Amino acid sequence: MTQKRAFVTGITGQDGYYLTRLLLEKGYDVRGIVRRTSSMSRRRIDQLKDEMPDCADRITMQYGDVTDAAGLIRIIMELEPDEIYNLAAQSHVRVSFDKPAYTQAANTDGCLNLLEAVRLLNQRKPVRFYQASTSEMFGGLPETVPQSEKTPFHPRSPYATAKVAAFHHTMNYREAYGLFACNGILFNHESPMRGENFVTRKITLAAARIKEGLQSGIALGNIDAQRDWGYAADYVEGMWMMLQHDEPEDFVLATGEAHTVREFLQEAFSRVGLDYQDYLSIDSHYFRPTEVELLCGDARKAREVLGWEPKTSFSELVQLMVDHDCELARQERAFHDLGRPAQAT
Ligand code: NAP
Ligand code: F7E
Repeated sequence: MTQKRAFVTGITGQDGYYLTRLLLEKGYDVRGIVRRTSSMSRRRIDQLKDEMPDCADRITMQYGDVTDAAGLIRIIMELEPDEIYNLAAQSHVRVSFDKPAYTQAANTDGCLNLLEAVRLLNQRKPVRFYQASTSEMFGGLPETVPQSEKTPFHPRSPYATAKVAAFHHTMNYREAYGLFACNGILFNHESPMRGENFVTRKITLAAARIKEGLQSGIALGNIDAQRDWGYAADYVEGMWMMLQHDEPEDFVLATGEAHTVREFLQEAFSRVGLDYQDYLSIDSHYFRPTEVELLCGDARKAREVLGWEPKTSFSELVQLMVDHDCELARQERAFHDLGRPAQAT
């Protein structure tokens, strides 16, 4: 049997790392696009190649951008992938208020560009498409909790409005052209690969660096916001399961448990034996013009139809992130002690 080919946008991001790892383990060839940037953004994928040297020749990368429709069509028609995972996005909610037009270009038009390419390829051979939709589309109003596939959308940021439009494009291409196109509506998922300016990673890095004497405090915004935090490695398995299902459908992936940012802080700092209250300051810079107060998902459909379940608890997630960042902080400390410049994390 010939090996399955997957095309992954957003391969250099957190989910790109875990999904590529899973696809390689399952025997796929994986092609990803990477944006041209002045400094290299392939850190996570380079690490994956080091971790899986026997599979490294099954990952290929080429320059590309989801806003470049013609480029995507060229790549997809040449590659003829069996599965396409659209993970590419300007994924930071706070930043989307500063860059609304770019956020829409990447998060909505990028999805539409891919759907057009999928529509073309599908005339030649069957192809399956995954769109990275998000719990942010629900808006987190308390009366909607827990949020499921049936909950109405109430987007509260340019990020969320752009993702709602992409959600509807995906659904419409499925209905209009019979494409195998699915929306995964994923609640927050985190890991040691999480970007440093999302709140969980900002906290675990701070706890670890404060412990090592490399940082004196942490400034945050709204610490009363509540999120349903899971582990990214568990969630990419759900993405893959959606594309193996008989029918193209939309699925919520969530743990069903909500915690405040304050609880995350408490858990992370106590893991390193510190009291977060001694180091925390509140900075209005990190507040958003409209906040999503409470996200807590109902993933019953994914459990019953796909057999998907999160395997990692909130405490386990915090621990594995803190322990990873403690190791990084110890290395950084060792470099300092040697009188060398600190290594970027
Ligand atoms: P991430 O770490 O921020 O990764 C985003 C990826 O998209 C990066 O590889 C980035 O490339 C790439 N990208 C951005 N703009 C692009 C463009 N114009 N063309 C091509 N690539 C572009 O995000 P993540 O946490 O892995 O999330 C993956 C996807 O799931 C995103 O669509 C996000 O919106 C969605 N999502 C995430 C969560 C979550 O909790 N993590 C929950 C629900 C949905 P660079 O490396 O060059 O920046
Ligand atoms: O914020 C609050 C902030 O930026 C979580 C993305 O992956 O998940 C993510 O979006 C909460 C918010 O994630 C700081 O106001 C307080 O209430 O880590 P975050 P997010 O906005 O939930 C969804 C599902 C996605 O789809 C997105 O792509 O934490 N908060 N103080 C802060 N947040 C940040 N970033 N930094 C702070 O200093």
